[in-house]
Amino acid sequence: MLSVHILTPFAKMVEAVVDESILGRANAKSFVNYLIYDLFNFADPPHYRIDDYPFGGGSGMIMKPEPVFRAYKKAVGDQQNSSLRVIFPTPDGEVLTHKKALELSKCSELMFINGHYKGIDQRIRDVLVTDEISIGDYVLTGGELPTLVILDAIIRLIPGVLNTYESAETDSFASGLLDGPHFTRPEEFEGMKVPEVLLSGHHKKIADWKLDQQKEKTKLRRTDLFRKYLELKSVEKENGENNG
Ligand code: 6GU
Repeated sequence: MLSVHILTPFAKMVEAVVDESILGRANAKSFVNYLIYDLFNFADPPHYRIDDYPFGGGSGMIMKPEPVFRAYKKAVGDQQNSSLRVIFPTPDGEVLTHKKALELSKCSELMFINGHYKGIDQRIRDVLVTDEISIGDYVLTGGELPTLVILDAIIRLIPGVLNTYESAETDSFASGLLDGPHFTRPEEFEGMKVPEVLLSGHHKKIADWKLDQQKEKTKLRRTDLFRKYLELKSVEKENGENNG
């Protein structure tokens, strides 16, 4: 069972999403347990502020260290798990990949610290955070949506969370290639026909066609990925491996 601690000023927003769909089902099926901490509950009376002005000036407010450190202590309790990964979603982090999501899906305990305002006090990052992750080269207003994106990418890779129809094994990126086109009934829709080969029942031909489609799309859309794929294939060939 994976425990996921989420420290956030917007607890309701996070709760609403982890209750639904695959994230919710993963919890119902006991693959994962979400523990959500509202940072305002760890702020000091009488004003319960979690942010303050930046030292040295500048625009925007900075999240104070005390509420985050207190929530962290509450979350980890007495028994410190040395394998705990503490993720801080931030646009200046390493960009999330399938490989990173797979690595994190094998952990037993994760924590997400959601920043808001202009940033968070650097001491939180220096002392508590183990992984700084970005979800792409653009800026969002807070860490909640990135946390949920990263979490979705991780949870669906835990064996058993997806059923065989939803299987993650054929995802884009799992094989190093983008996913190819899919078709369902009817065979002909408004004059558009499903490719003949898919109706042939010839398993080898179908597999070859699907792989060709994936390669074509990857070559066109993501030359960076395609080059990596070809390198990997040539290494496999040298090692005498044969898996498509
Ligand atoms: Cl992880 N956080 C925020 N606030 N903006 C982002 C991001 C993360 N990744 C891309 N943009």
